[in-house]
Amino acid sequence: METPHIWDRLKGRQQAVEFALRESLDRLCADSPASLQQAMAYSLLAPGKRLRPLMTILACEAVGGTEQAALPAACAVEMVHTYSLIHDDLPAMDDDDLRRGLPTCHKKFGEALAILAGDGLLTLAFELLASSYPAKIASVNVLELARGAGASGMVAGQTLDLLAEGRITSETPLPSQTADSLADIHQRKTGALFRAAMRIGVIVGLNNEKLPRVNDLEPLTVAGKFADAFGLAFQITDDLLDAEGTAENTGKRVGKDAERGKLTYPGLLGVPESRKRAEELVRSAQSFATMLGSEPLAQLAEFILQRNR
Ligand code: GRG
Repeated sequence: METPHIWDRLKGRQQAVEFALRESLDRLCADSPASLQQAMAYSLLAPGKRLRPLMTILACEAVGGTEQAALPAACAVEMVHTYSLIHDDLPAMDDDDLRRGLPTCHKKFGEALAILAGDGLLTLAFELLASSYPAKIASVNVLELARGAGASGMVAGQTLDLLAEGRITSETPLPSQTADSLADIHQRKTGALFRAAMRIGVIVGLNNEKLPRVNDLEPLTVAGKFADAFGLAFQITDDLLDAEGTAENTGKRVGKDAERGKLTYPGLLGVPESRKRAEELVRSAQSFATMLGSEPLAQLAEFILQRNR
């Protein structure tokens, strides 16, 4: 059972995210072809947990900012996340039929439109960031999101994952798969976007016209550390859900990892040790949430241990 009150507590913010996603899409894509708008809206507005935008909002609030100020940035992060899901589900990648409890974008609209919907959401995220904040904040946040999503972040993680599975061939020999290489893949594939979500929230919340070099900002460092621990714990429980969950709860196909002989945490460490590792990481994330003075972020981390979706 999930802790009920974290979602009760976050419901208002989740609804604000849903509203802002719809509003941003309508406003910024008013001129787009109707079929493209439909495919983008179908995936973006499907029932996701909205973890990343919630992190952006909570990180912003933790340093004194408001939900209202964080919303465009939060939506931008969710747009990038949704693009990654659409592209990940394509036959050339993970080849999935079910996502967020619905047929995947390419099953509903065909591959060409699904690719374009992903492209549209990725670029829309940067348009939204760039057009919603003063130039200095916008440029720092564009950099954060590009780093998290790009060829050293999420796209790198996806590439390494497909290389490890043998779905991309390589002329250079692959390093042997260890707990460290698995952590590196996940840190990039999933962790980098959580990291961007948190750091962007802090940057908006500080709203500091004289932003020092990004890496010197103390709350930014703590937010990044929270995200790293959160992201790895999230991935371990994602692996556990793939091994033990149901499609009904998760809204996506399960059992894929074993089917493909993929290296996972339960496969590498066993289920009890994976659970223990996830718990340690959640406690570590919670200590960083406490440093930020954010009880909701600590509760969000607790959700990872109890999630069934
Ligand atoms: C295609 C560049 C590119 C990247 C894809 C995110 C990703 C990389 C692949 C998704 C496959 C996957 C299951 C990754 C593991 C963790 C993850 C990102 C799960 C989905 O995130 P949730 O649970 O999803 O937050 P919702 O639907 O709730 O938003």
